Amino acid sequence: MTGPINRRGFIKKSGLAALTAAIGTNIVYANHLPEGFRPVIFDEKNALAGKSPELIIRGERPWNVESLPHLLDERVTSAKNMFIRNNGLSPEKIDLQNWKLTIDGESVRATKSYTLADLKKRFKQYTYQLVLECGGNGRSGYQPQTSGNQWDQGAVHCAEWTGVRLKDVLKDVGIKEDAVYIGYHSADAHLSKDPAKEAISRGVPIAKALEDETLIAWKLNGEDIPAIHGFPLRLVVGGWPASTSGKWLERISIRNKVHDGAKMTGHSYRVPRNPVVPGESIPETDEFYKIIESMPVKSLITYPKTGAIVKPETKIDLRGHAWAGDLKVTKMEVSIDFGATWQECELEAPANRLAWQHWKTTVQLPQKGYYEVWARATDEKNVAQPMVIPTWNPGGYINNACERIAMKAE
Ligand SMILES: Nc1nc2c(c(=O)[nH]1)N[C@H]1C(S)=C(S)[C@@H](COP(=O)(O)O)O[C@H]1N2
Ligand SMILES: [Mo]
Repeated sequence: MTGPINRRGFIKKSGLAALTAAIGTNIVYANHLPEGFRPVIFDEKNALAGKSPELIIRGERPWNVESLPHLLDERVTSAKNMFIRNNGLSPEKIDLQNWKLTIDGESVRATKSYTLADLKKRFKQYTYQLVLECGGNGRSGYQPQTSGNQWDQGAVHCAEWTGVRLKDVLKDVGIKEDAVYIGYHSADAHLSKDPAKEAISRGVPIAKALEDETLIAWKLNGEDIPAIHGFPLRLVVGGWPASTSGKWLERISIRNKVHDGAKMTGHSYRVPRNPVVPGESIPETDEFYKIIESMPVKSLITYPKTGAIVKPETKIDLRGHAWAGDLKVTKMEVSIDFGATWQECELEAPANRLAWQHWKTTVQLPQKGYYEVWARATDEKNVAQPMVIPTWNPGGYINNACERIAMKAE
């Protein structure tokens, strides 16, 4: 983010008005603030973007920020608690008046563009809660370590998105029968700032693109999408790696082959077709790798926070969420005895398809001492989360091992 602070972290002489706006109030003794000092509130970019101060900075360039299970306790994740994953540099200026969404590619009848006003006026609007989980969420669990952000469990959110169905727009454009894939193109810049390169350009098969819940959205939780989450327009594809949900959306190409944009190939968002020995590298070709599609079954314990100190023999509330990519979660269980016995939890239906499901239960810790709560979700195909870290893969993706939290009774 640019704005009132220059690259060395100092306030620009011209920046006082912008600073005041960012803080939301005036700086009373601004004239005494020494050159080279910036308000402490801006020690982290998070404050500027209105993010919860507890979020963990995983990288400055690109800017990547992780949430925490207890911050994800809300039924619908608020913007301030959402993780941020950027592959490049977010756009500095948004020209709202001239912002267009263009639909092109080998498999459209004719290229067509829509202004934001066109989209809002011409198509029916829908609102869905959708789980977006980074394909690399949980990466820090893999040994040997793989490259990329060392996400723990917080690279997931389920917010409420409003927009139009991609399928309605594609119907208006007219797509050819040979369409197999879509690929998005966005306004963010490659880290090198080379305009010929894209930071990321991913997509999904046409069948996923045409699902009811696949949105071209301009609202998050009823407000404009925050700048860092894709303002003014975002493709939102629930249940699949969140890298398929293109922020700052400008163009969608309808492809007659698997989309081959940036981060669709190599080991980006792909896993070996057959298990590999941890640490082994294999040729990065389609023969050896497949694209990650629906995300695996997973859950979070969002309350209490790990490390909670409780009283023995009293009822303790536990709660969280569970999700399973394109599928429903059918069972949620917890264990307080390291997996020897499991107790079934109350599990709600999702608000809509591809939303996470809330679960809750109570446990009683029989005596003073240290405990762990383990949580395990099972999907409608009867596949459960593994207790141990799943098969290693070179990109460190789709670690859906059970979450564990610590509890002490005293
Ligand atoms: N244009 C664009 N879209 C993008 C990205 C990006 O770098 N540029 N990152 C993707 C990845 S890898 C993830 S996990 C999600 C993160 O969404 P969030 O930052 O809103 O949480 O956005 C996806 N969409
Ligand atoms: Mo991601």
